[in-house]
Amino acid sequence: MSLEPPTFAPEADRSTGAPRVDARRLLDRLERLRRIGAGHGISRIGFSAEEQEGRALIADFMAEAGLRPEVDPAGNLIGLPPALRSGTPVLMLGSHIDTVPEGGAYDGALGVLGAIEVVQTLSELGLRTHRPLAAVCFANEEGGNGTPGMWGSHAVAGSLTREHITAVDVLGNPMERLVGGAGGDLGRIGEAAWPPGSIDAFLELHIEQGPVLEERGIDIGVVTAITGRVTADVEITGRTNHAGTTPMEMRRDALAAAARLVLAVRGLAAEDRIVRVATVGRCDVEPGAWNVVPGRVRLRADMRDVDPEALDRGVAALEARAVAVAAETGTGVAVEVADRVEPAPCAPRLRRRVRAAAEELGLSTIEMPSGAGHDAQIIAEAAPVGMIFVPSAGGVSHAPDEHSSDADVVNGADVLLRTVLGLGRAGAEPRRRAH
Ligand code: HGY
Ligand code: MN
Ligand code: MN
Repeated sequence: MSLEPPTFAPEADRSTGAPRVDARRLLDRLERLRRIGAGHGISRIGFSAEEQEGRALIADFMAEAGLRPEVDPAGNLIGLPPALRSGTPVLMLGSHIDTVPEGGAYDGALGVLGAIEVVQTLSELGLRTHRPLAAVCFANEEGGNGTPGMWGSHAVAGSLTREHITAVDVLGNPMERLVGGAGGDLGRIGEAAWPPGSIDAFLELHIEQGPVLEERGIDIGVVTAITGRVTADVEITGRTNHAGTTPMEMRRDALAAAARLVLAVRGLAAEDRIVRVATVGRCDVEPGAWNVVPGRVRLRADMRDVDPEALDRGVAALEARAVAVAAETGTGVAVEVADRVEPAPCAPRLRRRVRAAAEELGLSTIEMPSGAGHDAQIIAEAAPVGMIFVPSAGGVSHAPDEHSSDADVVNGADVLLRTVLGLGRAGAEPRRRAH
């Protein structure tokens, strides 16, 4: 790829019709990736052997698309144009292929395969874009191994914190080992950050993961903003004792206290409306035996809102509930924020291009915020970002029955393709060729 303007002309467009991705190839690759980590749902946890196997397949697809796959020091798999000159700004497309435990086949995978498909289609059609295209498969977006997640995109945006670097997974593996296993090098992590201006824009195609598009019968969601998220670890310390001999009034049952806190977290959204949604999705009980009063419980709470101040209020309210529950139950309760991802707007220019692309393809659109977190919101710290949503059947995601129809998958990739072309056309200025 070069910085030359697109080689297609409006005439060429008229004679060949709107360019389309190779639907069969895209769906075939999705199916091949789906088999990796498949069991009850898909488990391709970040930095696992399954994710590595998936990434090897993605690297092959990148090469088939004419890209040069490279692993950066953070363990991101990045497909670059072979002749890219250092310092040339790129249009970056991509997402992630890691999953939550027992997750689905589309979350992230669609954005990576869609990116590769767009690059390959453009190359086959001989269409050049204003900016060189890079296809990226970010490492460990989900944090399915207990680490904060969004690891790879934070590294690219240059926003990794001490908490990210010093995190350990649920098995106690430090990031150094995890990243090294993916072909990265924590000692050179700073080199994974892209210099300011080197990402011209970032586009992420993704499934909606919610019910809105399907319920309203809309083809494409034009994402306006991506929700913020704060996760907090709650540790409840009671007293381990015999379940048969300890009188009820003498117990300091950490799990009974945790149960109150689980409902309190839910109430922050469902009753008090402090944050949009609030969930406890993880609960570790010690010693975890049916005939022992639990002595220690660790919960992880997840609260989300597009308003950063709502997240602040959510954390403050959780801390207040923790103090109250500790007093009521005779336990000790400690709350610690584990990770925070700020809400991010999508760039108006990219939103307009996505909408125009969909409309040119005869697809219906609505503007909508994203309730899920995405690599795009981290890259938004470094570059303008845009997101394209396609419907999720039944609004189900992060679950084995996550599904989007073949038609929706292909529509999404076609919209990505056309958005990329639209950006090329809009920004391209005629250049004189060197003689
Ligand atoms: O949790 C999220 O929103 C994202 O899927 N990692
Ligand atoms: Mn996800
Ligand atoms: Mn995702």
